[in-house]
Amino acid sequence: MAASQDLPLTSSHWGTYRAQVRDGEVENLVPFEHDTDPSPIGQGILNVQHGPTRIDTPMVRKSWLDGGPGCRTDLRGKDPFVQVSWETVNTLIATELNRVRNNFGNQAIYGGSYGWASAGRFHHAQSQLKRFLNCIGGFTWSKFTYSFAAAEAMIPHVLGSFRTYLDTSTCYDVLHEHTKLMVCFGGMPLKNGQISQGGTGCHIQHGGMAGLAAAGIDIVNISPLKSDLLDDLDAKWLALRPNTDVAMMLGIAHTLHNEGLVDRAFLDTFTEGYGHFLPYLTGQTDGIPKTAEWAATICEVPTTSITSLARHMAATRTMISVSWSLTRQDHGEQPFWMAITLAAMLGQIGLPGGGFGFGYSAMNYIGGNYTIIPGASFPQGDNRVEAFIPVARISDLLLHPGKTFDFNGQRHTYPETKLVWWAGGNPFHHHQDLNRMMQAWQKPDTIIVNEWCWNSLAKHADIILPCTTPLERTDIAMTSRDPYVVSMSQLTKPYEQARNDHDIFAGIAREMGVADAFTGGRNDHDWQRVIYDQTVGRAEDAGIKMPDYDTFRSKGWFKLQTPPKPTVMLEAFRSDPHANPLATPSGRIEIFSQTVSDFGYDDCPGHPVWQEPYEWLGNAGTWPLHMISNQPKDKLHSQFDHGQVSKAKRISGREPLTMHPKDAAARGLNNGNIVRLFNDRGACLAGLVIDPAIRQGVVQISTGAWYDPDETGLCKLGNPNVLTCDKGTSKLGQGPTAHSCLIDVELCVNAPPVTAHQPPQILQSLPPKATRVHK
Ligand SMILES: Nc1nc2c(c(=O)[nH]1)N[C@H]1C(S)=C(S)[C@@H](COP(=O)(O)OP(=O)(O)OC[C@H]3O[C@@H](n4cnc5c(=O)[nH]c(N)nc54)[C@H](O)[C@@H]3O)O[C@H]1N2
Ligand SMILES: Nc1nc2c(c(=O)[nH]1)N[C@H]1C(S)=C(S)[C@@H](COP(=O)(O)OP(=O)(O)OC[C@H]3O[C@@H](n4cnc5c(=O)[nH]c(N)nc54)[C@H](O)[C@@H]3O)O[C@H]1N2
Ligand SMILES: [Mo]
Repeated sequence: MAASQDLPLTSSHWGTYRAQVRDGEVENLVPFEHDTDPSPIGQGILNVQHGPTRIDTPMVRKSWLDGGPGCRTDLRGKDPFVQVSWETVNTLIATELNRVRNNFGNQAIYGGSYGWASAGRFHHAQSQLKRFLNCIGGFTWSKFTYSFAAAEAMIPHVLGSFRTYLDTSTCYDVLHEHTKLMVCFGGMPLKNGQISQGGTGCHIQHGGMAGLAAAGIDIVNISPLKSDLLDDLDAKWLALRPNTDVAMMLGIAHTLHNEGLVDRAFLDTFTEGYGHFLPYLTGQTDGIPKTAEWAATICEVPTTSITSLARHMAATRTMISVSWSLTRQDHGEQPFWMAITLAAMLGQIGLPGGGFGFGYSAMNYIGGNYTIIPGASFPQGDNRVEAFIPVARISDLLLHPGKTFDFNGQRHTYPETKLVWWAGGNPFHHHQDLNRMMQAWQKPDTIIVNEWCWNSLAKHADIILPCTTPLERTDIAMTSRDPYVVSMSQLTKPYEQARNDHDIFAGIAREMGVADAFTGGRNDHDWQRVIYDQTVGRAEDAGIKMPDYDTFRSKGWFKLQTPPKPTVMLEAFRSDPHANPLATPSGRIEIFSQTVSDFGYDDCPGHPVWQEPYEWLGNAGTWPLHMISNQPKDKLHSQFDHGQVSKAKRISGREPLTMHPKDAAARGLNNGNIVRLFNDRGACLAGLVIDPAIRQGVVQISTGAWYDPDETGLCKLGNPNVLTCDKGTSKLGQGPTAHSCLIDVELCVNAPPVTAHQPPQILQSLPPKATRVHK
């Protein structure tokens, strides 16, 4: 076997690996030698790269094939599939696309296709799909992300941009040197730091956190889960009620105001509208002073903890970290806005180690110190369709064509959808209230999916186009969020008839007479060279030196130089607000936004406010437990749920559910029990883990288990999105609100077996596939 450094490389959102390949098969993935804290998630693919969960040929749902578009859409997820050839499927799809666009217009095609797909600059499934659809006249698209849609709409009103400040969080080196107190709303979950979108070279979060401890920085974990901060950091744990962070921040702000600890000079110079916010804080406008006592009744953190935290924050260099999860709850616009307001009152924004940061360790890149590479990408072309949805409004789009919706100051209408195409995302993973989505899913005439494995999305499609995994293609991992650029080698040949997404679309484009427009006369290797060379040109203009393409390919990777000056968020603004104004109407931080106020939204007024979420422990009646469905430690979303790393974490074969000992005792439950989680919207099973390190009244179940419904809609494996509510954060952001969810839990007797990882019934019409030896 070759020395490790000579083995070919591949990259993923969770890390870079070298591959041991034998007889054309990937046997092992060895972490990249420069990754000082590799993630085990990478091993997840090894036992599922082949085998029964892999999709081997194009497939068509039987009723669709027999009866045409729209036939028995109620049988999606139940019908058997028929194997067809690429030639047949390309003709079927071309005919159907022409029917839809000629009769209903291109806006009847929904190509929003949200999701993470795989790392790799060229084989990015969404870019491939969107370019193809743009070549045939466009599609209804989606705006923003599930990660933090509420902030993507809100924060530009406050800071002028969201992404700019997300990408320039003050780096760990500066925190180590200057910060004295780190206050983390939603903690700093190391489990999430395993990931960065587009590829990860070296994991920095553990080292960054260890440095905080070594520097003796006080850390406060404000979260229902103790595990949101590493035990070795010895953080103080304030186990607030979920979704009450804004109330707690207001209590802190009121204490600062009451005790003369507010930095008025900072507010006067750098912010706009504190005068509108203050009467709300003091209760002048609504008769409710937002005192620490008031906050304590809502968040159930003791008043003294709130007041002493406020004094500590004012007395020392304080960094406020606000987890992205706080945007994925009802009124998810408010926590970031209020955290910025609180940081402004402390007056430390733009100083080294002070101010605020959006979610340290929400991903590996937050707190890094990187040269941001102006990377070129595969061009998607222009979309001639104007219709779009805020990304999490997918069920509304399908259920309510013609209905209007509010969004960020404007009113829009949902178009009618006839065809849905997903490539590189999984709505049966990411969307809320899956029983509602199942109703919506019956509406379109045709659902096409590019997938590599028989997950719930593939099982619920009409036409499935089998795609390759990154191990089966050459690519470049290159993202502005990681300093390593990695040459991804093709390690093994495509499985059975699987094709790269690009080749899938090129085949259909040929059938529709737009092959040249789609491919630009290039193959995948040509495109990768073009993308790389364009990046080298742009980098040169920005003073960044990169190796030429052939040198890069032969060495396999390179690392961009660390910038000489460490990143301090909003440093330039702080040093000269007139020369470096923010892109807001006032040029300053908008604690009050006239623009937002003028929208006239009852659920998002002109300054940050506490509003009760639609579901929280303060209104728990029938449903006494708040369910946190956070990101899984052992995988990325639903990817490799069927792989060995994820399966090893299962309890009694189900997704683990963490519950406080008192809540378990009250229900007569024991460790390892199979339990049923339920509310008005749905039910799923889970395997019980009793743990005192969770707030009483809160339960936690990670996302990611493949949706596995029985005939009643009960998910047998444990997908929490059968329980979550499908409501937008507010009229402003319309973001998803998975983290506002009440349920109850009971013992499950006679649990049905899990079938999530079994392929559907397949009627073979093609010659038997080549016999292959599975490991
Ligand atoms: N309850 C609850 N729900 C949530 C959240 C939560 O906190 N709680 N979080 C939300 C968040 S932040 C997010 S970002 C979403 C994530 O939701 P998604 O990004 O949709 O989840 P993934 O499982 O990553 O979906 C990626 C899909 O792409 C497929 N894929 C991988 N590589 C390729 C490829 O090369 N080509 C093609 N065609 N397909 C490929 C994978 O098999 C997988 O099915 O979930 C959201 N949902
Ligand atoms: N291993 C792994 N890492 C990932 C991902 C993955 O799937 N797997 N997904 C990636 C993606 S797409 C994203 S967007 C990021 C998301 O990053 P986050 O949004 O930070 O992810 P979560 O794990 O949902 O939430 C973090 C913690 O917030 C706490 N929390 C939830 N609600 C509240 C609340 O109301 N108040 C307070 N104070 N705390 C609360 C929960 O205890 C939870 O553990 O993670 C990324 N990292
Ligand atoms: Mo996300």
